[in-house]
Amino acid sequence: MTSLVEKILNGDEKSAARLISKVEEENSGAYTALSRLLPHTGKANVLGITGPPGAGKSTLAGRLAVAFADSGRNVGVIATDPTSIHTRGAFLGDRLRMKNAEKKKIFIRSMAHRGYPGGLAKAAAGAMYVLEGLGKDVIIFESVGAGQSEKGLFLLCDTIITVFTGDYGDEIQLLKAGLTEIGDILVVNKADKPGAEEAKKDLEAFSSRVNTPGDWHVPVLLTRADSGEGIEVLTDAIKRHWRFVAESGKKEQKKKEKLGLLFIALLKEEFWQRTQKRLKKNRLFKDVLSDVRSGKTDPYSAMQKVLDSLGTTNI
Ligand SMILES: Nc1nc2c(ncn2[C@@H]2O[C@H](COP(=O)(O)OP(=O)(O)OP(=O)(O)O)[C@@H](O)[C@H]2O)c(=O)[nH]1
Ligand SMILES: [Mg+2]
Repeated sequence: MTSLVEKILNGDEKSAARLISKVEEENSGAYTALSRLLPHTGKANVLGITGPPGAGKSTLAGRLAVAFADSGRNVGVIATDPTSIHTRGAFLGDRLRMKNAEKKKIFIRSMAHRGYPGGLAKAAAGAMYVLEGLGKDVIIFESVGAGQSEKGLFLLCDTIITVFTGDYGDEIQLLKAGLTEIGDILVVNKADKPGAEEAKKDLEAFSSRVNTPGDWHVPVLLTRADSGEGIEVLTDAIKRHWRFVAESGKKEQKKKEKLGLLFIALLKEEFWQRTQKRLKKNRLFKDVLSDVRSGKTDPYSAMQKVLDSLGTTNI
């Protein structure tokens, strides 16, 4: 692991990919490597792109990755996908949408939504630290905005872009989706399609209500990710938000919060995994579980009994 960490710090992408795989497998050596990488992290600008399926998140992520790389930044992309089949860190769909970024040799890593015992956010946090260790100073996360795992994931980001399209419907639907609240920048992509202007107006009406004086003003922007229209305005807004986050002291505050949350997530998972191992060998647990299933014992009393037997009631 020592040489792997050194190689990553020297910019070796193959080693980075290997460590991310170990993080995904929850290999305990990976945790040691991550703790060695941590002192080299915390400076990158982390961007999250979320929004409903098919809104153009991957295409937009690819465009932004290229735009930042062209301006001299060292960019890495982490895409999380709820549906695709995961094959060695690559999804066909992501590759297809981020062709230009791939051509520029931008590091792109895909992670499946399912299959992380400790949760996607924890695996993604590990991947983020690996990319930072690698020297990436702009990290772009793409993810569908739904579910608990997303919330954890977006805690990692300095800036969140929520992507909509015109056919997403009226304001009520936007509110229902709960996506508008988490965006620092709202984007209506597919500006070439009908309804885009109306969606922009609806979103502006929404964002003017949630804006508080002195705080960040949430911009609503129109883009065409397929042709690249509107990308420059979007990158300007992103850079403005990064400055805002840095100047308001929120970046430092968030960094501390992130570490605290990660620590709790790690502990929770380790506790549970170790407890599960103990429970597998615990005769009483099996008996109590079957009693609960057959209705002989209620789940509350059963929990107390098992905790007593493990000696963990007073933790
Ligand atoms: N007409 C039009 N099509 C676009 C635009 N941007 C992206 N697309 C197309 O929309 C489709 C979906 O784009 P993706 O980038 O894969 O969307 P996504 O949000 O990443 O999709 P998921 O990851 O599957 O949720 C693709 O066929 C893109 O080529 C745009 O501005 N206009
Ligand atoms: Mg996508």
